[in-house]
Amino acid sequence: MSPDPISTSDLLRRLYDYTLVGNGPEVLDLTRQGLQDGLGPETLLYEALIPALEEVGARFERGDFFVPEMLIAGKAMAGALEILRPLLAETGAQTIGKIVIGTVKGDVHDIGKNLVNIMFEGAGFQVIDLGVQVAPEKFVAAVQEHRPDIVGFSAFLTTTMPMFKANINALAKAGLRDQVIVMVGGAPVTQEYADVVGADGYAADASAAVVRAKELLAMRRAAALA
Ligand code: B1M
Repeated sequence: MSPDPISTSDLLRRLYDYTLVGNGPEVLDLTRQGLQDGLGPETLLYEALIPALEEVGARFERGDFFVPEMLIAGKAMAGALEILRPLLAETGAQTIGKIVIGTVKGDVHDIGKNLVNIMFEGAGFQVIDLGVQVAPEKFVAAVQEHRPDIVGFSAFLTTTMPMFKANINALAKAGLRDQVIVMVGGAPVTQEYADVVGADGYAADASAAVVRAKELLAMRRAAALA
């Protein structure tokens, strides 16, 4: 017997609730069901999954949730993201640039970075993802090897944000700073902080990151032609 149909608002509320408590199988089922019912991947993402993780963070801050709860909620979200990935990245765009990206040393958060990757892929960028806990030397080696247009640093903790500066210094020391656009982002990062560390670009979310990357790339290409 097929399950009773549920309304869109009910589905989004359930998806939010199950993500909040980290019920992976239900999150996967509801994500699939939402898509089947004709909901767009962005709706599922921005109206249920991301708000649920924001609430997880708020509960953690209040001391109502602890690391294990954060972990299982994060895993549930990551599972849904795998289903949404091909749909979010589905544009058929040609390669318009190359980005090397990673979460900085000391930081294991990767859901936000992975979402940024998906949006970049969808916009036609080639994405080289170095993963999490990426040390400055590894970023330098990747820039030397892949010669990207952009190198992106994600940091999700106030304690790991200073790694932006360490990474930029390492690029400068290797004589690479002027050859690559540096973009930074992550939950606690601001435009002001990006300016202070000397990054070229900052964005608050994955969609804005792609828009900013395209602007910076166009500016750099125009400057090279001038
Ligand atoms: Co942690 N955690 N966590 N955590 N965690 C946060 C980040 C926190 C804000 C929670 C809170 O207190 N409210 C807090 C940081 C506080 C601070 O420093 N200001 C925190 C803490 C304290 C910690 C630990 C220290 C907890 C502990 O052990 N006591 C620990 C640190 C571990 C470490 O890294 N060394 C820790 C651990 C974890 C888990 C492993 C359990 C898990 C991570 C799972 C994973 O990522 N695989 C986890 C989770 C799930 C979270 C929250 C709840 C959710 C993060 C998330 O995925 N958000 C988070 C609370 C929150 O963010 N509200 C929290 C959804 C995601 C789509 O958004 O990450 O902001 P976001 O990404 C956005 C933008 O930032 C932007 O685009 C993304 C997509 O739109 N963006 C870029 C990201 N990178 C970009 C790069 C760009 C441009 C834009 O250009 C290159």
